[in-house]
Amino acid sequence: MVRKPAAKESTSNVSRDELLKYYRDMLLIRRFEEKAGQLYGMGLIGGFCHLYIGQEAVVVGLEACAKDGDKRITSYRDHGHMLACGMDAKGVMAELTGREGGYSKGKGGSMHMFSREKHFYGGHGIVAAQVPLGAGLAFADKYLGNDNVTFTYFGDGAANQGQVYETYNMAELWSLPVVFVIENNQYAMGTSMSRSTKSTTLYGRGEAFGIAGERVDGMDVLAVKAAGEKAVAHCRAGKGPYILEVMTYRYRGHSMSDPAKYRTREEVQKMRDERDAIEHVRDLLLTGSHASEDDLKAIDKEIKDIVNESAEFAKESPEPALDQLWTDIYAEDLPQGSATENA
Ligand SMILES: Cc1ncc(C[n+]2csc(CCOP(=O)(O)OP(=O)(O)O)c2C)c(N)n1
Ligand SMILES: [Mg+2]
Repeated sequence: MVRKPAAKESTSNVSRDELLKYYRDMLLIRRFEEKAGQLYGMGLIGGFCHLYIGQEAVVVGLEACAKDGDKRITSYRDHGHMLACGMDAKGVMAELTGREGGYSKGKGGSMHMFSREKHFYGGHGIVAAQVPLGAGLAFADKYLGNDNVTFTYFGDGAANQGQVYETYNMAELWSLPVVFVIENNQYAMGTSMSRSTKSTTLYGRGEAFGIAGERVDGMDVLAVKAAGEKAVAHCRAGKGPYILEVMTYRYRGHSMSDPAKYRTREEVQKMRDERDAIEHVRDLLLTGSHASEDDLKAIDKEIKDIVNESAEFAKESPEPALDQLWTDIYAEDLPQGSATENA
């Protein structure tokens, strides 16, 4: 499928400022991830590192539906989620490189970062483990009687884990305000959807539990936002959980070592050429005369600077001292009152 000219698409429901924000936010994730890939290649990042390149519209579209107090939790493919909810690129990059200035003081790495301030609850390396945790966060909000929503992200592979369905059952039974976001990038490591399930949709599995849901084009940030608004309104109105199966695609390997034998180069290139989410918004901005090439160049430069500064910060930040090896592990290390503080 060849990209349709953006001029035919209506942007009447979206303001120039919104489009520019989506462009900027998606570009920040892309450039940040490219830089992380480079630093990994230079040996400055070690261990696991899963890049989000290609999937940017999912998290940017959904963050556009969030209000202060809403929570988010995801898997190990988490850098984009952190940047999109407003966490500082410097702190994220420093954590990737295992430095003191990182969100987990350099002791968590790519998969284990948290921000109480931004209500970001990780970063989880165990496939699907974040799903019941996300329902737990939503339970806390329901218990406290506010209208906050928890975005619980997981992959198509994770959707085959049993704990997802135990969670669905309880989330619907207790009408928990949780949006289950299945980021269906069509592969779980090297296993394609067609090799792991006969189900034609993943959102449809919610029906057995009475949970409403839908499938969304995850390469179109405006479509993601529209579906997200519906899901969030459902949750805030006290109607219980909602499932969004967001169809997306990862351009890079599963993690930094990936033999890439499970799909063709042509398949990846086709998605990049015809469905890229950033190019889509770029087209909308240009053809709708919302921005000029020069405006977009200025944004590109601004993003490049933020990313370069984050890499410089990460390189200059020291590694954690050896006497920090046993700190930040047990609850007694938390500041006074934290243990009882509301999520
Ligand atoms: C319980 C568990 N089983 C297996 C693994 C190894 N593993 C890591 S990622 C992954 C694939 C998950 O794919 P998906 O949920 O589609 O997410 P994606 O990587 O595509 O974002 C597997 C099997 C793990 N980390 N945890
Ligand atoms: Mg997947």
